Amino acid sequence: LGVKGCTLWFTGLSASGKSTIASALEQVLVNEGTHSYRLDGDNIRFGLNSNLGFSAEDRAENIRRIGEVCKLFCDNGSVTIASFISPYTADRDNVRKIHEDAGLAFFEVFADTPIEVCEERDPKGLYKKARAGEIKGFTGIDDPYEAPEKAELHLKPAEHELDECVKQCLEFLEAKGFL
Ligand code: GGZ
Repeated sequence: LGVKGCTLWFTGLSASGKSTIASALEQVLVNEGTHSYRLDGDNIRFGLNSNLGFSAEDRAENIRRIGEVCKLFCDNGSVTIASFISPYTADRDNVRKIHEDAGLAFFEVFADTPIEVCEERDPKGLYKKARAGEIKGFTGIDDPYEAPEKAELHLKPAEHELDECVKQCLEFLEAKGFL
């Protein structure tokens, strides 16, 4: 059992596959007896951050709070997996700094799926609504997504099977000494 924690921070567009990969990864880790905890929109935006929306300010505060929570899980020895769009480089860098200042490992994982593919998938019909103007400020449509330039791990979920993406994460964690 690993003693050190770290944070794997997934960033990518809505429907990029980041949460699917994060979830499958968490399952493998837990099955192998590795302490792991996953944070995503479903357990954060309805609870801790239920008072936040999608303005740039609210997204920054969303990411800041999540970053602080990741730090705590990390500090307690978990391989902590966060899966949020986190569209702004400055917000992601802020989370990186929160970890580095605490001497904790932070790794950015870019779920790099072309927007055309995300929009074609559109599992919740949100892109369609954004195109119709029913949702304003939707990431990738009328709100920015700043792609990471220094992600430690660059995944291409549209080109690789889920298992392959999970394997890349596992190999990365192993290489870094966290498994
Ligand atoms: C982007 C939005 C928006 C807007 C609602 N822009 O595919 P989903 O539904 O399940 O994932 C998206 C989720 C994004 O929340 P995050 O906390 O990850 O965002 S951020 O990191 O930017 O703070 C989407 C849904 O919320 N959603 N409105 N305007 N995604």
